[in-house]
Order: sequence, then structure tokens, then C-alpha cells
Amino acid sequence: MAEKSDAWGSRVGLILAMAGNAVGLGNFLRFPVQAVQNGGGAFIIPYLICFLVMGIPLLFIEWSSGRFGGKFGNHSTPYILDSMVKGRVLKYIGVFGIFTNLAVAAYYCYIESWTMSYVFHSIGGTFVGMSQADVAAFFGNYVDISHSTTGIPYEAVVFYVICLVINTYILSKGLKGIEKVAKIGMPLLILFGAVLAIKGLTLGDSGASEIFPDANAWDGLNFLWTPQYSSLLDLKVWMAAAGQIFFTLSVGMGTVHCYAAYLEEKDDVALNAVSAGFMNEFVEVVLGSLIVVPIAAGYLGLDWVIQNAGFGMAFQTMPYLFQQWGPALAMIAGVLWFGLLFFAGITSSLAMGTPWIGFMRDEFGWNQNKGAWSFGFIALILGLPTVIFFQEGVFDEYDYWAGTVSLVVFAMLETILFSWVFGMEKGWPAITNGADIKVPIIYKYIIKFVTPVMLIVIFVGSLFKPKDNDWSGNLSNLFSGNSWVLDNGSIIKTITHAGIREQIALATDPSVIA
Ligand code: MET
Repeated sequence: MAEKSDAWGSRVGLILAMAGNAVGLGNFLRFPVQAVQNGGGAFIIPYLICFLVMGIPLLFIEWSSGRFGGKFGNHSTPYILDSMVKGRVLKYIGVFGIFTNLAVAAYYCYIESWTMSYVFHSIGGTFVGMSQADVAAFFGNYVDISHSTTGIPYEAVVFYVICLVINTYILSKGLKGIEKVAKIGMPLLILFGAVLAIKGLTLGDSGASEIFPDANAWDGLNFLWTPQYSSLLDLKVWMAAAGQIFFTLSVGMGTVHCYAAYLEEKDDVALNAVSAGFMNEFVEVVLGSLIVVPIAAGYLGLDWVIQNAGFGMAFQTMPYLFQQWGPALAMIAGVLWFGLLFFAGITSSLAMGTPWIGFMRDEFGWNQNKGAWSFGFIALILGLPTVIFFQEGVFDEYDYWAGTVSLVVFAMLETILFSWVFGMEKGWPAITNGADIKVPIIYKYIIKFVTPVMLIVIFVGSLFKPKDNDWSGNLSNLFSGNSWVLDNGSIIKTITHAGIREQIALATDPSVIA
């Protein structure tokens, strides 16, 4: 246990840093894909309900736990949980909040490094005159690290290392560094996003071509934003919505606790948590919906978007679509788009460094500099396999275990601990003391009953995810006396050798990556 060694400079800085932690690549790359793959407007209602009954409660839990632990001079989840309930096992649960971050930072910074590289390629005019297939192939060459797309050998590795060094350097400056990046990065991100969103909104059917005569940007928006109630009983959509809420709010990771640990005891957590959470939702639901999907639908049609929705659209399709605006505007759009992704990424990856640095301080008394550079080094070692063996599916494994499974496990355990072991008698004041808003009392009961039950259901659901994610089919199978067939993506099947083999086979199938 160490003394409080750092502090947030201002409330605006804290909220922007927390919002920056949440607003990330997930808002622009993951949300639109999840929404399209889960029926567009059919996704939005489960998503918003998950935000209200799981996202907001988890933000309250994590902000208040962080402030509570910080009171005793703790800066990392093992120590924060230990200050709430004594017991060795809690320290081990808190360790999730350290290792998840190291592993996520390792692969997350790799995507962040692509965005840096693509800013330079946009400025340098690399994509000028390229066909859609050329732009897609460019990405394939880029991640195949033996190729060079600029003449720099091992370019992807070089950008990755530069990206980690930038993160580490900023982290070595402490909270002041993080706050400064958030104060610059968040407004720029919103500005860049707004410009691209206006373009997406005003595109209409002007991008329609002979090949895609029906293309219309509005189809993309209508598809995402017209609520559909038919899927409210589809568990697959609920699981996807819940997964997106975890990812986008950065809950279940430990980053929120660690940022909040630097608050003073009298500081508000309730309004801050809600403000940062809503800022993230604005960026996700509004800006995240208004760029990739409408622009792609405007040129290639909604059917194309539905069939091709995937993580690759941002890097494999957008630079080609920007070219339709002429070289000068294409360059500007490329800089805005990849610049926006870079700011979104770095404000999140910086947060992933703080749990490790805090833990080294709590456990060994390490200073900020030593903590930061050791974080950068570990992320590099963990990240190199994702860079070198990207096409062999290592990246996807990291995303699955660190970026998906462990968030759910940690969120479930911390919620049970907070509501039932620490107890709501202490938990409710931990949230409401010093609050600048009146937190609706209903949240006391949501946090105690609804959130833990939902998290347990989601955890058990991901253990036993059915084949092809077909919940209704498998449930009726089960009731008619047949067996439950597990999907390769279920946790249980994935931990078996066969599951991993099949996953890698899937990940190495070029049609899946494209
Ligand atoms: N919340 C950030 C994002 O949306 C970081 C998530 S890391 C699991 O990208």
C-alpha cells in the first residue's frame, strides 16, 4: 500500500479521460459490425436495455470501488478489492484486472498502429487510383509482415513498436499526460467524426453506380436506427448487445477502478460515471452509426454491407470509398478517419497501462516511469505473436480470451462481491456519497439483483453457446429430447483442443478475414 502519488488536474480532464477510456476502436469498428450482424434496428433495443441495467450499474460499481480503494492509497484492482473485503482470494480476482489489460493492450495497440500507418498512407496518396480489390489486398500485404508497403522493412512491426513507445512515453508522465491527450484527442475525435458523419448523412444516393444502382446511404441509417421488436426474444442478439456494452464501456477490465482510485473521498462518482458513460454512448450510437455503414451503403448498397459487415471494412473498404471524392478530399477524409481511430484508440490504450503501473506501485513501490516502461515492454512481448502470426489467428485468440471472456468473468465476480459480499448497505453510500445527482433508488435494487443475474446468465450462456449461435433452435431441440450442440465459439468447446484447432482453421480461412 502506497501513498496517493498522483491526482487528476481537473474534473473536465477526469471525465474526458474516463470517456476516452470508453470511447475506442470498439465504437467505430465493433459497434457498427455488431449492429449490422444482429439485424440493425433489432440490436438497438437490447443494446440500450443492457446499457441501462448492466452498463450504468457496472460503471457505478467500478467508479465507487475505485474511489473507495483509493482512500486507502490503493491504485490497482487486487488492492482495491482487498480494501473492500479482506481475503486473499479477492486479490486473485483482482489480478484479472491486471492481466486482461496487458493482453488487451498488446493486440489493441496493434490495431492502433495500423491507424497511424494508414494516416501516413492517406497523406502519401497510396490509395489513389486503387480498385476496391487493390485496397483490400494492400491490407492483406500490410499484415503479412514480410511484405513492405512503403519500403520500410517489417513496416507493420515498426509502426507497432512506435505506437507502443508513444503510449509508454505518455504513461511515464502520469495522469497529467493522460489528461492532456484526452483533452486534445476527445474534442478532435468528435470534430473529425462529425465531419465524416455529415458526409455520411448527405451522401444519399449520389454514390449509386451501374454496379450498385440501388445504393443509398440512408438505407444504412434506416437499417440501424429503425427499432425492430421481433428479436426481443432472441438470446443471440442479447448476448451480442451485452458483449458490446462491456467492450465499449471498458467495464470488467479494471481500468475504471484505477482511474477512479485517484479521486478524493469527497469527490462525486455518480454524475461523473453517468456523464462519461453517456458521452461514450453518444459517440457510439450517433457517430459510430453515421460513418462506416451509411458511407458503404451509399456506394455499395445495403445488401453489400449486410453480407460483408466485418472488422476489415474500416481498413479494406473505406480508403477505396474515400477515393470517390477525388484525391484531395480522399486524403482529408483518410486523415480524419484514421486520425479519429487513432485518438479513439490511444485514449483507451493509455487506460490499459494504468492497472499494471498501479499494481507495481502498490506491491513494490515502483515509480511511474519504471511502471510505464515495464508495461510497454510486457505489452511488446505479449503483442509480438499477434503481429507475427496475425494470419494464423493468434490475434483472434487474444480478442476472444482477453477482450471477451475475461471481461464477463471479472464483471460477474466483482458485481457479486460488491452487491453481496461488500453488501449494498456499504455499497449504496459508496456510490451516493458526495454525489452531484440524486441516483434513482431503483438502481440499488438493479445492482443487487438484476445486474448479477444478467451477468451470471451471460456467463453461463457463453459457456454453453449453441452451434451457429442458434438459441431458439437448440432450445426447442433440447425440449424435444435432443442434445444441445455446442458452438466452436463457446468457452467450453474452445478450451478443448479440437475447439482451438477448428477456430484456428476458421481464422486462417482467407474468406473469413476478408
Ligand atoms: N472501450 C474501448 C473500446 O471501445 C476499449 C475496449 S478494450 C476491451 O474500444
